[in-house]
Amino acid sequence: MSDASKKTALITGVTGQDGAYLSHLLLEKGYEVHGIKRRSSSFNTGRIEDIYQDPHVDNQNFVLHYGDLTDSTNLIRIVQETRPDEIYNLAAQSHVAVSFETPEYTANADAIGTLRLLEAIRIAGLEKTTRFYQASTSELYGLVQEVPQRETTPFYPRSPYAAAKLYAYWITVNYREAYGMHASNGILFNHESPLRGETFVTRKITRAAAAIALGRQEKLFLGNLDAKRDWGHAREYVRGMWMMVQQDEPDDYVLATGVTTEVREFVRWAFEDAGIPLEFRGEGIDEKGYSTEDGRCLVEVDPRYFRPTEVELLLGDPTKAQEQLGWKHETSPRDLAREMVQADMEVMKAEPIAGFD
Ligand code: NDP
Ligand code: GDR
Repeated sequence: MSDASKKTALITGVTGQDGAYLSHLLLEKGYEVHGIKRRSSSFNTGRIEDIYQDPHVDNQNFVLHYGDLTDSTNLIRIVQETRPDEIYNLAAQSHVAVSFETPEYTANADAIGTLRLLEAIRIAGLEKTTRFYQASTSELYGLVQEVPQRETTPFYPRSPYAAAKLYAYWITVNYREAYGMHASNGILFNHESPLRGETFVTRKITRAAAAIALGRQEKLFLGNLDAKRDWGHAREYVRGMWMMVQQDEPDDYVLATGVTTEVREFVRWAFEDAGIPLEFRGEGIDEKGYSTEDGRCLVEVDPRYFRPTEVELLLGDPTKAQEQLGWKHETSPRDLAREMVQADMEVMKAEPIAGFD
């Protein structure tokens, strides 16, 4: 039975990187947390194993529901049953490169999925009481219009993912204005952690650096090394999400570090942390990627990872979040790389894992 004095939150995408950190944060704050997870043929709850609760115990405060953002009736039922004080919409097909391969599905889950959830709130009659957070993204800025990017910078999406998230951003603003909902967009710049999905570039690099250092992998293949990203720590960014939802008035905020780094530089840091200093050798046909002093090429550019349209430079200006929410990042990109490499070294030593695409 649920305790009426406790706040209740519903998190979509609870099994993802941010879902795991946000669940931890809300449980620490005394919330009853409900999460929507997808049915999968293999376990997809690895990131939330430590907070999983047996459904047979009394006073359960972390409850998982099967669901999917492409299934309206499922969302309506879960919102009606849980009647949450706060909903965090973190679920998405979140991989930009994959969105070029699955554009229709990405639009269905990321754009229309957001609409389905907002409608579920209205159908349950909760539009004046339930607060809503939408996981918007710096990918909305796409082709550079202004640097650094802030809340007023024009959007120019460069992928099916970003175009879907553009719809989600504006439908969230529209429901706020049309129905007076407490609905906010967090325009979050890239945030990473040891829980980051293995095919995003930082984690792909830190896992490979650890695997190469331990003699379990020979080489790392990457795409565009020139891209620049503003990388922060996911644990700090989910705190910013929660802060937005606690404000008296809903609004849209950028969360970023204000520091940008080339993918190339992140590679150098990660291999340095793994104990393998590398020299960059250029990206020509014969001299691609990075090598060790003795000439072993450990990192090679593979055009298969280039995107049809790329976002070259992201650098955020988090002044509004700093001034209005009192939010500030703590971890530098350099320290983030170190933490991720250390964590991957430990994971690899504990158990060998295959697959580094
Ligand atoms: P992840 O890819 O780690 O997690 C995505 C989550 O969404 C997973 O739980 C996944 O389930 C779930 N999911 C995917 N499709 C569906 C669907 N159709 N129905 C229900 N659930 C689904 O992403 P992050 O945690 O990194 O990001 C969280 C959100 O923030 C995403 O919306 C992302 O687009 C956005 N974002 C992320 C940024 C970042 O740098 N991390 C920056 C800005 C925005 P499963 O585990 O089964 O795959
Ligand atoms: P991004 O993250 O597209 O910014 O989206 P990702 O880590 O995938 O790419 C960052 C940059 O690195 C370049 N890159 C590679 N990327 C991948 N994945 N694999 C490679 O081998 C590789 N080589 C170079 C990319 O071209 C890109 O420029 C992330 C996701 O979390 C989104 O959901 C989120 O909205 C944005 O961050 C903000």
